[in-house]
Amino acid sequence: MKLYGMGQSRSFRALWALEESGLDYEYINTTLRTDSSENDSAKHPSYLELNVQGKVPTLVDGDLILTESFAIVNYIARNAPNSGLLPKVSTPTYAKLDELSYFILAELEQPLWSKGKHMFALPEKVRIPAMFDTARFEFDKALKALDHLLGETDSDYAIGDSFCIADLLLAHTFNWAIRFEFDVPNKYVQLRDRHYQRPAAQRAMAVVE
Ligand SMILES: N[C@@H](CCC(=O)N[C@@H](CS)C(=O)NCC(=O)O)C(=O)O
Repeated sequence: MKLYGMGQSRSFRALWALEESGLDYEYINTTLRTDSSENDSAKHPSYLELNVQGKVPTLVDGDLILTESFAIVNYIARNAPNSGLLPKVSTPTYAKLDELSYFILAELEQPLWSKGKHMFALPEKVRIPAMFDTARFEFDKALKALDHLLGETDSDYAIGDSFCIADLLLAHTFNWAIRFEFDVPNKYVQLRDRHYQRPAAQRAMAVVE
């Protein structure tokens, strides 16, 4: 498998999952916001053939090309059934895993991306600095919903009593929130710290540093 990625962006989710999985992979460092003529640019014509939006991550496995981080994480997990990335749980618990994962993508990460877009990703003329306050407001709202979804538990993990893809997504998304200077409650800073101490996360960090 070949993974195209950049630093601690959403591609880090896939890189970390690959390290958890034990599968063989090649990591190809890709640059964002560079001239499209640069060979490693995500806007280079050859990369756009893989990922029409010129974004990371992209996973290539034979004829299969995937360009959504969570689809890639799921694909890696399904290819590594003994990794524990997908928990062995009942169908209703699986539904809770799906619910939490889609919540993270659709609600929790959106204010982070809104801030990113209006800070650096969008063309300058369409950036709106007032969006930073809106993003903070929406993030706080999503945090309350997350508290409710996770419920009161003594477990270190989101689903059951072991690490799975939901923990990886949560930890990456809170790391992103911390890097983008959102107010992250201490328990979620601790969650990030705990999961980022995993050997696989540390190895993935070493790849991007
Ligand atoms: N929904 C996609 C989003 C991918 C995405 O927006 N990636 C960002 C980095 S985190 C990117 O490549 N941005 C470059 C750009 O917007 O031009 C996913 O989860 O993979």
